[in-house]
Amino acid sequence: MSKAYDLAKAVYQTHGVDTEAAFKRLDKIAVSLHCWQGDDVAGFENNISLDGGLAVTGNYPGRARTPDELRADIDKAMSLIPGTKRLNLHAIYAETNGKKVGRDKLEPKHFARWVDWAKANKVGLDFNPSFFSHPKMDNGLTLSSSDAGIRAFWVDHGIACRKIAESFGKTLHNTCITNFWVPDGFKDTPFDRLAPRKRLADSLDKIFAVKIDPRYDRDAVECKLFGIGAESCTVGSHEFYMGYAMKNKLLLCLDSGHFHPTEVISDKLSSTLLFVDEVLLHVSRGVRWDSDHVVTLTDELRAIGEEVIRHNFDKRVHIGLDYFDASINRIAAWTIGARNMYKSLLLALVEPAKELASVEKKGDFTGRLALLEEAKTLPFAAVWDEYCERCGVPVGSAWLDEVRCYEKNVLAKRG
Ligand code: RNT
Ligand code: ZN
Repeated sequence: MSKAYDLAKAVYQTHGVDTEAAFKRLDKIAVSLHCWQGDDVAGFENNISLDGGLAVTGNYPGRARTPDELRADIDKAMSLIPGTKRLNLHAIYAETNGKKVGRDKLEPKHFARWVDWAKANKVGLDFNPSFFSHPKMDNGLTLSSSDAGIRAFWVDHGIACRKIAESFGKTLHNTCITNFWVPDGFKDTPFDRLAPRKRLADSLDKIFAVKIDPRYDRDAVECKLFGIGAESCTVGSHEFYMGYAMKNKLLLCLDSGHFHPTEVISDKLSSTLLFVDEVLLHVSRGVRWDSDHVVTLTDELRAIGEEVIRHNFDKRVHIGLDYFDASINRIAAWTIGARNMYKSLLLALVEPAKELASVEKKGDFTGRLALLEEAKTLPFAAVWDEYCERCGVPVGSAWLDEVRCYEKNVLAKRG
């Protein structure tokens, strides 16, 4: 295997590409693994079914039902994924010792076991308030509801979550990125689109008025085009959050499944990052009306990696994954998507960048097209395998044997 790598390394060298430097740079880019792939976005409140325009389909056996099962599954997935990893939690994953704690009353102590896990695994934590699957959803509305009491409850939830996130960052010496996704929207055409948007902005203003140390937590806002059952209008649309993030110096979260079917987020990085300091990515794969299929190595995923790497956005773009599939082994779903994310970054890191920049500068677009196409068949597989090997994770499809073994020994026994 290392012979294959040595040959590949030499080929890349002839194009001015240093594969060793690529590995070093990749080691410094973290990908945040979303905890919610392991239990179909259920969380541990044990109450009502998923809503907010989200839908998880499939009933593959082995869903994690408890925090310990979920952590065990995350450990397994992380052992199969190379590179630096973070873990992304949602407020519904609080551990309250069987006590009912309102989401507006959540505290850092309800995440103590997650923090212990993060410490033990040397992994940073990211966070999300959960504005869904809750009796206080008012006809699909939370922060934009016309009921002041409902809005106040969700404002308090948002503030509580920012304080929890701050405690993560402080304890772990690792800045937490907190993402605000608010599903509020309408199944059918509203007469007044302005009033709910004003209320959403006002609620968010109240949440972000609370001072949180940016060394420990920074906040992002995530737009969406539509959700299941909220097809006609989403209050937090792209323009809404683009404006809100710019005005309030927040991170803009771009989810690859949240735009029109032919619209891509890769093209948005070079423009939005001229006007916002940082972007959070929710890397997902939209398929028709679903925004959350397992991430595969598509042209768009490659383009996302290229935009981050070509423009040195390593520190300004935070990469998170966001998809959920309950029709296949959930640990495989995590692993496939996450490995693909790192593959796209490594592919971008070994692009013949100097050659490409030079032909483009000369206006040689024939050469640019030719080189871009030739680059696609450079011996990348050997470089990827070498990276996995050095990270101590399975090479090639060997990870699948481990998933099958875990399925037999652990998941199948969950009944
Ligand atoms: C929903 C958004 C949101 C959620 C997670 C669970 O469409 O993408 O980010 O998927 O927060
Ligand atoms: Zn998302």
